[in-house]
Amino acid sequence: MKRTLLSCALGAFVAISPCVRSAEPAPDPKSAFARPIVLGPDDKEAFAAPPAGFNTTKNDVPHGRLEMVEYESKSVKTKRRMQVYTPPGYSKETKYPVLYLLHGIGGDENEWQHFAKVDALLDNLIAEKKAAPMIVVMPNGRARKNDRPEGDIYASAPAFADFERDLFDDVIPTIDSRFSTIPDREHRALAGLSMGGGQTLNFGLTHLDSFAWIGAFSPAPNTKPPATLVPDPAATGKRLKYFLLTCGNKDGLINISQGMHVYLKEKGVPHVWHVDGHGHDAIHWAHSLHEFAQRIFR
Ligand code: FER
Repeated sequence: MKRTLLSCALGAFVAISPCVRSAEPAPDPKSAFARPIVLGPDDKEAFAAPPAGFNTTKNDVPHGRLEMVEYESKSVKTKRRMQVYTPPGYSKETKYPVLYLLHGIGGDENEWQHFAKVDALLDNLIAEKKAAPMIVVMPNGRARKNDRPEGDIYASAPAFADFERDLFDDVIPTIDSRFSTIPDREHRALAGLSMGGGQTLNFGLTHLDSFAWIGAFSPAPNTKPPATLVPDPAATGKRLKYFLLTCGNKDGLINISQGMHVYLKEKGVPHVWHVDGHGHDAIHWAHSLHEFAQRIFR
């Protein structure tokens, strides 16, 4: 006991890891995927899978533009990059809503494009008038100087929490100053996959002054407890215009989104809970984005 107290005191002094964990090895973050999957009665599809070709580039539809935008981040104190999609016919004469789309723990600003062909997916929906013309911003959610997904990718989890400052202080102001946007909550959506799904819930539900549309796809264990994120369910329910929560029924992280769904349902917060037959994979995320993009800004 004495030794524990001493090491705790020393731990506090030299700021090593918390004393409560000193006797045990840190849990392997990947073990979160190995949890047994127990499905509940609500865990079923809420929408159909998209038609074939939903995200293939078509020659007979107008194409938007993808560009890499560099910005100075005050919080990370470095230059950072984000992919920005502008819709077909983008013009400074028109003002557009903006979807901020966040990647997973193994990805960066290119991951969404790689997983879902975001430009083709949006071009096709906009051509069919199934989605509002919108700007889609894919920033890098790992807010640290080396923001490449290198080495032990799980060690970068704290940088995903730090992204909150970069998002609100740098990413959104940069987009609103350089692009023709409607800079208010009703014209701003936040969505993400896995770590980005957790970030979406953590940042979106606590900043309803900034976002009215939220989509969390297979949110990861970085998700804060539902009662922390939604302490006043009536207020949250009133302010959100659309809230999509999805997961695959073969995804070992499903307990995170199930916990969120059960809480939201119990507290009467309107949301769409969609569970399909996929795992923690790109098809699930592309399908979820295809649904989300059709429901927002309209
Ligand atoms: C974890 C398991 C998975 C975790 C994060 C993830 C922070 C993220 C996965 C992804 O983004 O695909 O234990 O802890």
